[in-house]
Amino acid sequence: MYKSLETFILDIPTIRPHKMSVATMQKQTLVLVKITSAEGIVGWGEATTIGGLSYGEESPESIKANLDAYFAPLLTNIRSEMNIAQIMQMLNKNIVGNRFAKCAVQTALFDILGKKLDLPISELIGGRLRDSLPVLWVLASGDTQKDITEAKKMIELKRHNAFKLKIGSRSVEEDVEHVIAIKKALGKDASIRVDVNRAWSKMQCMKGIKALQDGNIDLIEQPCAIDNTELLAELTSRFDVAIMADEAVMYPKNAYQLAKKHSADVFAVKIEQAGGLMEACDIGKIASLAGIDLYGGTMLEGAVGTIASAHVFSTFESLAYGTELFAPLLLTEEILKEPLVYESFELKVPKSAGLGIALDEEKVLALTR
Ligand code: MUC
Ligand code: MG
Repeated sequence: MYKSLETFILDIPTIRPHKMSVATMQKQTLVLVKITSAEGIVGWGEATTIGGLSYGEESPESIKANLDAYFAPLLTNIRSEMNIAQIMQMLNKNIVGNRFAKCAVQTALFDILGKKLDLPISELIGGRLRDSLPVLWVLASGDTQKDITEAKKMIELKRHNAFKLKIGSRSVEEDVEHVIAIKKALGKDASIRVDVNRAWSKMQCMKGIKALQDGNIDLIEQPCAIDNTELLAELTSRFDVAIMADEAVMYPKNAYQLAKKHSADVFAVKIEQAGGLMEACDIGKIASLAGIDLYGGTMLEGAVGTIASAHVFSTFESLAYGTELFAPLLLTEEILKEPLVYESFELKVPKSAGLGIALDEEKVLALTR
């Protein structure tokens, strides 16, 4: 059924340093997967992480090694007709964990199926409810004035009018001052949210969230440690400002456990954290059934992972906090023949078959490590 699975690691410089509490990125390392079917149809997937091993448990190098040594033989040795659900079941029986790699493989299989049936992926996973998605921009230069200038330019260009600020590496007081200065400079037309990337202790959470709530900040993302879901639930019930779980939301079972205790007001859904497009849809369903709002998250993937995510988020009934599918714009190199379309504060979800994008394979090879 499948002739080959190939993997590529690409190092692409960012347009400016991207400072987070877990790492400062000067470049992003994309892991791309190319699967070729027996009939010669090519599908692409992506398994990108952030800051080597500083954000998640899979590194670009370990993802590539596991795809080459374990996933590729399982896939190319399939002898009978199997659908994507059956292939994922077979992979899950043979391979524990490795959700990022599984997501990349599942994305490429859907890209092939879509091209075969001449349907966009959004239609194969349930059907899209929207053709474009609101996209925020992340301010993470580390400098208040630079962030304000950057945000004003984005508003003027009609590219973004919601901003997420990466905080947690300075003191709570300094971070709050930085956020409130940006909120004041941009006024009430811009939505300002913060991502603490799990940096705060309980006392820092109490102090920081209170001050940010008083400053009319719209949302606090992953303020405390991943496994401290009790504290996350306590913060959710204590404060009026929306509390979002990001790193804490992984696969569907764990999303269900968070939802049962209403541990957050909002879930950030990430296709790679979920382990695939179907699993990300499951998390979306669990959240909406539990009355938890949705946000379309990113692992700062390039065009392939970004568009795969866009197909998933286009099927969500409600997407109260929009998405952060901006990362291709943070990179200095284009790997598509035609770039993604960002206009009027939104990203267009392609309508053509599969992912609906065409990779510039010469460029991919030129950027490959
Ligand atoms: C995260 O934790 O949200 C998403 C946007 C960004 O700047 O970092 C990522 C990860
Ligand atoms: Mg986050």
